[in-house]
Amino acid sequence: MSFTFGTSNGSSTASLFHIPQNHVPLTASPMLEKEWRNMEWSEEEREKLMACVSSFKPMKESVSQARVLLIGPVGAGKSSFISSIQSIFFGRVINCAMVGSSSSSCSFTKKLHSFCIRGSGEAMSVVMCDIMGIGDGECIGLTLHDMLSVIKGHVPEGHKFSPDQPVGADTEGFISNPSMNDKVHCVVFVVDCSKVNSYDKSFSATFEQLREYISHLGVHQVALVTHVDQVCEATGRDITQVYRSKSVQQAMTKAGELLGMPTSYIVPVKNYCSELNLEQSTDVLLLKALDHILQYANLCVLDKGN
Ligand SMILES: Nc1nc2c(ncn2[C@@H]2O[C@H](COP(=O)(O)OP(=O)(O)O)[C@@H](O)[C@H]2O)c(=O)[nH]1
Ligand SMILES: [Mg+2]
Repeated sequence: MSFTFGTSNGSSTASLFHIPQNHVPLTASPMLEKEWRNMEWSEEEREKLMACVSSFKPMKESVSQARVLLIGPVGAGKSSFISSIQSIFFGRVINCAMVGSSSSSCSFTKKLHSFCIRGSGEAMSVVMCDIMGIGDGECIGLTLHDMLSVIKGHVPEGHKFSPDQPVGADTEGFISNPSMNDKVHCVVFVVDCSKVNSYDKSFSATFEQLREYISHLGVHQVALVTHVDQVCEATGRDITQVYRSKSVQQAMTKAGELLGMPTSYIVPVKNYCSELNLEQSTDVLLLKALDHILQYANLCVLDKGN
């Protein structure tokens, strides 16, 4: 099977994303008088969300866990999101998903790695898939063909991606008849808020085609806008200001245009990166994002039956 895709050379082996290097400088963003989405930032809310997410079960008995795949340009914060969520349940900030450095345009992630989020000892019913790094030196992104193979559930855990060897029946461990547990139930596009205005023009076409293929597979999609602390000073100081920041709001609108997705599917997050300790409001925003993802994963599970 071959795909053509809106990349520079139109080849199915072309990497999907090119990474812009220039950041939007941190500015004193104008603030809205009222939050444009209602949020509760209390400890009770944090506990409520933790309980809700950890007791989550897919609404079909035959499906044991919601399988979520994070997709987006290198450095967008995919691995950081997984680590941040795991940190909340771990009780302190950890880096479990090989978070890369922001200065590198090489992804650490070239190997399929599924993270089962653990609550207090017990695994939760959510698996987050990252394409995890196995070394450095090479700068290969994932091809459309390989990405769709992951979503369809054909790719075995730990598979090393290589543009010269597209996933196929001869791939070691290839899952030829994927069950609902192997398939991805929700694709999460991850976009860096501070770069939405500088992403390459081809991004929009790339996302649009990607979304078309994924929708065709009946898989729901949502988006995370990360690095919100880097586009608005007030939000950087106090994350509870995120829905009052005009810069964040504009970046989310822009992300919606880029992805061809209504803003209602998009949520902002601030991942843990330099902090050593958890922070209540940061947790609330991250947990809200996970809850949002799980609602859409459930829709897919319900749509698809067994
Ligand atoms: N300030 C800030 N930095 C972030 C955020 N998310 C990720 N980062 C940083 O961005 C860099 C790339 O993140 P990473 O998770 O490796 O991106 P990935 O390539 O999409 O997996 C790392 O240095 C992270 O610490 C965020 O929300 N805010
Ligand atoms: Mg990564």
